[in-house]
Amino acid sequence: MDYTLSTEQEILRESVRSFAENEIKPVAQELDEKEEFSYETMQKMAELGLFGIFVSEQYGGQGMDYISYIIAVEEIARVDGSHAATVAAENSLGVGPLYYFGNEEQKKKYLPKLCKGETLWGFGLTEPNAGSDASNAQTTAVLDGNEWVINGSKIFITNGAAKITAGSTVLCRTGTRDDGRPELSCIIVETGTPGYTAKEMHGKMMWRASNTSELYFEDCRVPKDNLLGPRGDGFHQMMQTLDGGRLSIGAMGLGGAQGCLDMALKYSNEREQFGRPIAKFQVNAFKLADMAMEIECARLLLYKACWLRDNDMRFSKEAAMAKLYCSETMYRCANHAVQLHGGYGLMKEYDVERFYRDQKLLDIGEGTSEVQRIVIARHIGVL
Ligand code: COS
Repeated sequence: MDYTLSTEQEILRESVRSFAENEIKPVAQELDEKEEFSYETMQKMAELGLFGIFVSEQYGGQGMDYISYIIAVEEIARVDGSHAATVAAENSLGVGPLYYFGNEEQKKKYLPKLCKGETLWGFGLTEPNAGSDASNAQTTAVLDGNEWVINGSKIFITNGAAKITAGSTVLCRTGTRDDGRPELSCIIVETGTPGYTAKEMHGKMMWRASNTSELYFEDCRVPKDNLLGPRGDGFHQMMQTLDGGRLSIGAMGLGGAQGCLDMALKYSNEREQFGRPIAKFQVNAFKLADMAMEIECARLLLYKACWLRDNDMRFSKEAAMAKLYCSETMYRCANHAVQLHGGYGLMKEYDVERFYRDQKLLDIGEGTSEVQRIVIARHIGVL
């Protein structure tokens, strides 16, 4: 069994870590405070090649493996959740469905600009009444001649309404299957299509510098050819996309937990109470030891799931486990890290305060922790 990363993966980690430290860390707190998406750091992340990492060079991607992508997300998340969210959502959920299910024409049309970071793309799955129960989507698409007519709405869509968002992949009811269940299909809707509006959502507790939106469709007409893959395959496509997406949320949990440990180590070695650094009190040393151990477990679980994916093996169960465990690891690490910072950990001038808030999304986005447990329980045959 070989646990070593390749030289390319090590170099990638070093370059993303140094970029995150130098370009993102200095602005992260202010952007969070202002609830502002930064087109400047977006541009810099694009220049570093953080979009389309696993897409083949033929479509403008970097042609790297999934583990490389996960390492990149992990390193950004070690410094800031919002920027990691922009990268993760763009790669897994924006680029993913077009790359894996699009036809040649669709791939050539959209992927090169997405991989250059010139455009962003939304993943239109969640609706006001279809969250965990994702297959209960109410948005409809009716074929009228050579056009789909779409009506409905989507909510909580990352990267869905930025100035550079070029469109979204939208899950719609397109009919009824033979077994009586709704036929669900994915349809591409470009920004600027009449009847399609994307609106930014504000007032978030976490990931405040990422773009979150609501999408509205009112008699929105798109060409019949905007169907992504075969009609009726939409839910499978979305679920398959989420399997990969869950690995990137796992990377956010892992990177965020590592960031919490790094901050906690620094602070508790510097901060003195009762005449010695607080890290030297066993009660605190044990917290730090637990954090280090859990992060190691989380990394092994996540990288193993990525290895399965990179080797074309089934990984749905492992993706659910990695997403769940990494999220909960960050939950415990953020809690310990704030505790170790004492009163300062409650103040916005300390990054750990933001990490504590940002963590919560990981228990909810791309399938709640409860949904991950359902997926795992089904895989082991108990549900
Ligand atoms: N990959 C491909 N297909 C999958 C799949 C996967 N990982 N998981 C399920 N499917 C397929 C099933 O095979 C089934 O196919 P058929 O209808 O052809 O038989 C179909 O999808 C429905 O599966 P299932 O019956 O298991 O769906 P449920 O309605 O019971 O839902 C859960 C299952 C709860 C796991 C699913 O709805 C889910 O993941 N919900 C959370 C959604 C989510 O993560 N949203 C966050 C979006 S933020 S970007």
